[in-house]
Amino acid sequence: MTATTRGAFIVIEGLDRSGKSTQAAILQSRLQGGEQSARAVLIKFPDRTTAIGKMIDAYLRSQSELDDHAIHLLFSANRWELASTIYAHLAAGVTVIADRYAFSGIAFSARKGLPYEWCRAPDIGLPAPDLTLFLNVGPEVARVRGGYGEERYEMEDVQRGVRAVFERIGEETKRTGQGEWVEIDASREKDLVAEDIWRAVEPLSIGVVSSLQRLWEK
Ligand code: Z5A
Ligand code: MG
Repeated sequence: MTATTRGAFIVIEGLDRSGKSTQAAILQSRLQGGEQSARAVLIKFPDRTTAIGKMIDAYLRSQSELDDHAIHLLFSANRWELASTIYAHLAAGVTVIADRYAFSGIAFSARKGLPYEWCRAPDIGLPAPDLTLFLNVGPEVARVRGGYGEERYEMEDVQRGVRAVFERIGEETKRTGQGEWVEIDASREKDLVAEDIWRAVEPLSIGVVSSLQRLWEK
């Protein structure tokens, strides 16, 4: 992609029940309500509607069993299914918001003991976010929020391990400078969290001039 103005690629990551989906929806409507109206799309990973997404959904709801490597590759394949859609939106000047992305993929699989570099490999070359917002909440906050504990992985020891891997990814992203990684205190009420998110996103809302990078490519 050449260095003309394009849409920004914004990823919302975070721990379970940190409010990612809530904030992604608020952000999308705020972007659409601005002068550049209807210029933001929201994509959720996993996208449970595709053929691969249906396999992931069955696994998450414990209706099927899969080898840890196999489910990791399915999550990654689910992102590659949507990569060309992401590129097309960005090239058309549309802001893309992703609710979870490759960082969740690494965090959940590395927590199980799969090697970190192995977990990263299948996502190398995906569109790289311009900005990743990491929503941080303690387990005591997540526990009392709606729906917690219904699916596989929604246990506190899992979440502690996942948090440690996310911290590593955040440090690496900041060190390498590939996109921005901003941590948000998501234990506060929705409007306050949304304001912090908007502060980080607003400069990108009019588009981005630099060309889009590919994730973890030199
Ligand atoms: N996974 C993986 O292993 N590998 C991968 O590559 C990917 C994912 C992409 C399903 O993800 C699982 O897939 C997930 C990671 C794994 N496993 N776990 N655990 P998912 O994204 O489909 O999960 P989800 O069902 O959307 O849950 P979530 O993402 O953890 O929730 P959230 O989006 O962060 O929170 P929310 O739905 O916006 O809010 C949760 C509740 O809290 C809801 O009742 C809200 O009204 C309430 N809420 C939200 N914000 C607030 C504030 N600020 N105050 C009070 N209450 C609030
Ligand atoms: Mg969610």
